[in-house]
Amino acid sequence: MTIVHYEFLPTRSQRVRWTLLELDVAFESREGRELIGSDELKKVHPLGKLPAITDDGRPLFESAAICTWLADSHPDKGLIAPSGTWERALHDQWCAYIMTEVEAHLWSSARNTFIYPEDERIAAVHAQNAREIRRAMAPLDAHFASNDFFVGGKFSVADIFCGYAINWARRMGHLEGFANVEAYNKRLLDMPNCTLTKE
Ligand SMILES: N[C@@H](CCC(=O)N[C@@H](CS)C(=O)NCC(=O)O)C(=O)O
Repeated sequence: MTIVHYEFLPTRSQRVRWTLLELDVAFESREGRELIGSDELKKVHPLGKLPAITDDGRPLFESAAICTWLADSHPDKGLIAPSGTWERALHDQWCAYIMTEVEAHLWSSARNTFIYPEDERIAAVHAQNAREIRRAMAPLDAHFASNDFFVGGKFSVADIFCGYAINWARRMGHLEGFANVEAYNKRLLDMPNCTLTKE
């Protein structure tokens, strides 16, 4: 057993667990909310955040880096296009787009809903974030009008990574009016190894 996954499932850990299941890789799970901020987790993630892994004892954090590394290190599973290909450039494009144009705003709204102390929360961010998220959804809706998945016409780790944020956006009510993104989200939720929150 070389991979240890530090996880707590409602979190972005869903991405790493789904990637591991999809790759059919054995791993050890260290699970629990109490890991967040713990001395144990800070040895793997400098901020004590989830998800994080060790692979042969080497610490790795950030869900994008972890999922990409896991897919890259199991090339026989075909879950990611090789580095240097156009499909890989598209993988990088969509993951960066989702992180900066969608997830950053979801995270800002979450922080100002239940993470920051009540007297530090700023109500005005919610409408701003919703506007930015909907702006980012329009190109995705156009993409999914003629594509079933993000890259190369087939399911890949980009769908696991980006699908997590799209599912989060759905749960916050941001997919209304984007029928193609909603259909894509449903496609992911119906997949056998899917770890995303369904309700
Ligand atoms: N960009 C990071 C985000 C990590 C992150 O913020 N994780 C949350 C759970 S989803 C966490 O551990 N929060 C605790 C904190 O902010 O201290 C990733 O994608 O892995």
